Amino acid sequence: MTKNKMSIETEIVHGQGCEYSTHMDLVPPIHPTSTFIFKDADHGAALFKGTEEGYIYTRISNPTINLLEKKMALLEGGESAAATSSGMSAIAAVALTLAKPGDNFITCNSIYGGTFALFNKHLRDLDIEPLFISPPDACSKELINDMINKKTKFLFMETPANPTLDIIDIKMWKSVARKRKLPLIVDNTFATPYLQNPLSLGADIVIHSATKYLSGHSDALGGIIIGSGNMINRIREEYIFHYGPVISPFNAWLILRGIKTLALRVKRQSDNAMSIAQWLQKHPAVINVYYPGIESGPGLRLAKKQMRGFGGMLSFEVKGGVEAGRKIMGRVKLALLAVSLGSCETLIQHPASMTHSTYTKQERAKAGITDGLIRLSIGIEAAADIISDLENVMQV
Ligand code: LCS
Repeated sequence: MTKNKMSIETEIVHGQGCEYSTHMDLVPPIHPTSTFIFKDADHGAALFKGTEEGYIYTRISNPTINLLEKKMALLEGGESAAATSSGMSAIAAVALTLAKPGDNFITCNSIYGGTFALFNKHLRDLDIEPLFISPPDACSKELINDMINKKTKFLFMETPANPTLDIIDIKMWKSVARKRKLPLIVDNTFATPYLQNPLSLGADIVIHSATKYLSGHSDALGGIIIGSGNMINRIREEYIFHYGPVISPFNAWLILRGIKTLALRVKRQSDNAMSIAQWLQKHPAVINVYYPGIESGPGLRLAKKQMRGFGGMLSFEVKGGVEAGRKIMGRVKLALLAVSLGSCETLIQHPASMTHSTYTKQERAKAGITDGLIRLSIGIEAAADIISDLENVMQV
């Protein structure tokens, strides 16, 4: 391989992929060991002291996990990465490294329901206050700047956001964060590194739930944090090493395998989602479609600026509210009624009663999550079959 920067599709397949074993396996082996043997007592002591490099114990590092970390650092354009047991533990690790009791941070209202619960309940219990900003206000530099005070320790966003698909301006938020010398964290789970690289737009830390598009097959949980070498070391030392939210080498290996087809899957999921969004827009039973790529959509201009495509997630509202939505979810045959996202299969779910049931009705209203909203994670099936599945159950 030459050292020239290659296209993202090629990096996804080849980048950082090979540390050939003595058997020259094309696919890296799994190292399911919890601990590593020292050559002698001096060697063990030197590894602990950091004067020699090598493996000590899998909570600290492991060759399979390292391969996933290197791959994701490369794909996101970061110096370093740390893999964790889930997306939630990645978010907790970052938040609890950067903020301590008495501090606060800025975040949007529309975020994954588990992240909302972590912020609004558990971090509050630790006297770390989330300052929520509503979707329209998240477009105002002045309003964000006014929310920041001496206790603010970071800014956090999801873009596209779960489940409203809001597109938030990474460069604009960074311009505010930079002036106040605060790190900007972007949860890039919905976009994936194939469609968006927040670090190149100014973000300081990128987080993924690797459970979703990176794994791609709904067969492993994992999380990943990407950023500067100093920041990742700090998160490891202040949180991961001792709270211990470590990914299993088996899951790291499955996610590495999943990543190889990331570009193919996300391209097809994005193409399918665009076709389905356009079909839904024309359907007489549909009130609203939330997809960054639709003409007339509020996020289109910004999505074109900061993304390379619009992704495989979309939400929509039907006439008849929750009851009509429940009927659709109960009757579809191809789309599977399940939470999570980024699978090969199309998944359908109801945010208000499922992924975002951690919000009160009022909190959901502030985030723009209506009771009738249905979310689709579009799969890699034929778009026509997904449309016909919806058509069969969406009579006016
Ligand atoms: N960030 C985003 C944007 C997510 O959508 C999720 C999970 C997480 C972080 C947490 O990742 P995990 O710990 O599950 O790996 N989102 C889910 C969803 O929408 N349905 O089920 C899980």
